[in-house]
Amino acid sequence: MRASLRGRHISGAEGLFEAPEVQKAAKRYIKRALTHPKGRPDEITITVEVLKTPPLKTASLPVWTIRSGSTKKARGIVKSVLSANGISEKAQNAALSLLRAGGTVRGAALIEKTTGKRLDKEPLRGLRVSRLGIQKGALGSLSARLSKRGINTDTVKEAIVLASKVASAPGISAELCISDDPHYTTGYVASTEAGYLRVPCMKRKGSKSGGRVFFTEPGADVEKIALYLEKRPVMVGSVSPVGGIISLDELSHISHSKPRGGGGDSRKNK
Ligand code: WAQ
Ligand code: MG
Repeated sequence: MRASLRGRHISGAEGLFEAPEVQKAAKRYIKRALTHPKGRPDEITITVEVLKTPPLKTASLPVWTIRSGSTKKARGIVKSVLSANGISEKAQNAALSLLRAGGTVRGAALIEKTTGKRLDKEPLRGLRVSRLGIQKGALGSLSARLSKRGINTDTVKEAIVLASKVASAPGISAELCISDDPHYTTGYVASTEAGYLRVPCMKRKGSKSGGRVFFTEPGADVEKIALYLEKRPVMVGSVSPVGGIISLDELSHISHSKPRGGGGDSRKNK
């Protein structure tokens, strides 16, 4: 689904559904476009297509919320998680300044993790992750786990599904995301190793900044990454644990003392 007002992007969303679910899903997408906080669109496009290849299965990333308290602390948290994932200072700064500018890329920017160089070819478009979804049973168990933590919203679920597909992509090392919604100030940093780490206070309330950055391994094949993220159908088929609010110190303690479990076995579909 794509919705716009006088040519300005309002809302976009995608999913994979069993045939009998398609009508209901389309209805939900239209409702969502018509009730979007960014305004009432004057154009909504719904595209429905049959998959030509069966979807790959992946597990959702394990979820944690990192206690932050201020935008300064949030940035510090993001930087230490990215550093732990081998993202250079240069690449971190390139990403943070792109996201701070906000609203300039419709999709995600690809940034090389050592040089900090932007690799995707169309600066305003970026890369649009598509053909992703979650199986009905997995959605039920993800919703239940998120509910226990008080965060069972479409925004959170869709971001987890997207981040899980991105983390499963060949050549991607980590992701950084800040919502472009002025009132949604929680962002996340994600990778196969770190999981999906929600970080509150990523920006000040009312700020229009936001966007997504995918950090690539050095020498990664950009075409191959784009093909995987934009075209390859991937579905979350199993769900990893959803943790509560924790400090980064406490988290590193947990992840060092015991291996992460809960259905994360088939996560890397490389
Ligand atoms: N592919 C690539 N980039 C995308 C896509 C996509 N399918 N959808 C959105 N983006 C980019 C685009 O630049 C947007 O401006 C930016 O991401 C943010 O999109 O755990 O709501 O839909 O509490 O505003 C994250 C935290 C919320 C959720 C993310 O993103 C949580 C969010 P938004
Ligand atoms: Mg948004």
